[in-house]
Amino acid sequence: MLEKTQVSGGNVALNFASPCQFSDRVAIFQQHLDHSQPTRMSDGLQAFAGHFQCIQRDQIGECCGGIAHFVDQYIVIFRYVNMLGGKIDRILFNAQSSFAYTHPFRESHLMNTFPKHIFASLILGLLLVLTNLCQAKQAKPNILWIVGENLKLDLGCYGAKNVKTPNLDGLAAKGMRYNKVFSTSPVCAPSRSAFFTGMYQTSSDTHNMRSHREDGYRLPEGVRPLTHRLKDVGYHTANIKTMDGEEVGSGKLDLNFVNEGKLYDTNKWEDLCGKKPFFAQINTLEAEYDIYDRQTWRQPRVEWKGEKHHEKIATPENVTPPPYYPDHPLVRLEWARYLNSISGMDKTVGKILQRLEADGLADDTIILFFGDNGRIEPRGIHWVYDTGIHVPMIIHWPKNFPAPANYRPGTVSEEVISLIDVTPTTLGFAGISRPLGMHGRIFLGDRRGPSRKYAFSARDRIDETVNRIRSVRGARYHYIRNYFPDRHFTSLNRYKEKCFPIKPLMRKMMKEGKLTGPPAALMSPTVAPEQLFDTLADPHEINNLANSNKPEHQKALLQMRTALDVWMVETQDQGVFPEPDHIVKPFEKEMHDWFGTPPWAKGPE
Ligand SMILES: [Ca+2]
Repeated sequence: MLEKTQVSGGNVALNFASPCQFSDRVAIFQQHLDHSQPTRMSDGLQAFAGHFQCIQRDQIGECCGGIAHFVDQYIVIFRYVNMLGGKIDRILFNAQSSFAYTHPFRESHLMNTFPKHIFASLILGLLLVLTNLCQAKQAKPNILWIVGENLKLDLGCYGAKNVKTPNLDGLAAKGMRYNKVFSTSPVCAPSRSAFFTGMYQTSSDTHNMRSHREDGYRLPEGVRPLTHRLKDVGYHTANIKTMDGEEVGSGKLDLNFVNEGKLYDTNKWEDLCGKKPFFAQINTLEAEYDIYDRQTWRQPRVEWKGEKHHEKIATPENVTPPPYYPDHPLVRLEWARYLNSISGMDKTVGKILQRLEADGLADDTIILFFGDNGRIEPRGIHWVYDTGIHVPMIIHWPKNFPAPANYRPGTVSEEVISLIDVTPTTLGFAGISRPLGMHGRIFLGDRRGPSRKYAFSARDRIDETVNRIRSVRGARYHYIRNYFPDRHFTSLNRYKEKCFPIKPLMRKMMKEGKLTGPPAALMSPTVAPEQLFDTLADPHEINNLANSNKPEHQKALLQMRTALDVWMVETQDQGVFPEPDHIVKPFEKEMHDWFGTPPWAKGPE
């Protein structure tokens, strides 16, 4: 592939017999960059660590001050760091028939630092040519959000059993895995409304499920969808549903605002080809019940999305449902179905990652995987226990861009993170300063905000079910305030009653006197106004410590109670204003028409 190399008088020329493929280039470059600690100077390639960046020809003037000799459509810029303490950071390649290196300032330093033969051998190792538009050079990284639907830390890399998640496990192994990430809401629309704008849903008045769809509501002044901010700096945006016609994402928006104009440029992966840079979001289909035909009431049992294709890794026999459910075959069956949904989701993630590689985009694309809210189980989604708000997050940084100082591949972060932090962090990836006044902090980037002690979450009306609950989650303790202690797990919610067979089962067993212990406690029609859980000692959050006499519990309670009060004032929690009846009432009929009404409950008037 490389025909000859010439080094003379500080000018270097390479002649290529034929263009190499993108994958060759990556392989060659990676091979050398992995040796970041030089041991033998005779191998000049080992003296370097860093990254390279590809940019389009029309950007070169800005980056390199108008260096001439462009023959090919693209040029490639290598940036690297001299591990010997030099300042070398740039070599220019003209990528096709000849190579021109003309950078006097660098040249003198380069040649003084390295013997020429070492420099030549370095060049030999770094040859490359770009072959198509999908592989064009770019100045900013692509950003891919893979947003998992309704899951807790139920991936193999988090230690979950009876799931098969090799793709996400692999991503975590070479990226960073976050252990303490919490959604701002235990249900889709308010959570997504928050992390898509960078404002708590309780501040922007988007905290009630599926609100503001028909009332002309606009986001508060200065608050904008994430994708609009990214477009400002040249990002093409996508909410991907298909890759070459194959369904990989739901394409759902589920935002509690609808009047902000177009939010994405496309929903097809192919449309991103040649668009540099891009922000793509893929909302996974799993884990969710298959409810979107709005005819769910007709179904005897509601299937999980994609269930027919899910490998049966988990079985009723091998799963261990949490102790607040009765050990019953139906509970075990439903638990296995959930876990198999997660394994099914991972397969789709695998397709996405493979496609990134195949299109030559992997090394230019930051990947964030996270859950939009917690686990889809009866006491999970809708509730601010950890099961409803504790979500997985994995971030993988691409080779072609300098990683932030606090990005440590292969490690696990224990810092408390809220999904509201994902918004300014993502903007930071795109080179956008955190907008002043935006909620959330940058947790990964060179302008990290101060650590957060607590992640705040809120639950308000969901479907026809009115409630108001607030949650403060620290590294260990979890404080919950229930504004309606007379409403809890047993409250009527038609979606839950129809889709989650565990709930009617428990109702029946309770009536028959067959429940004791935590399952019986869960079926109590009331809940304590305040709950405090030690998530270390009590990961299932069944022992309320709010009335504990232990000084450490009292201290945690006082601190977190106060933190919540301050947060509610500072963020102007709109939950103090109940929705009027004319807004709430229609949801009863809508939910009845969608899911039906259980015999014990009253139908809509
Ligand atoms: Ca969700």
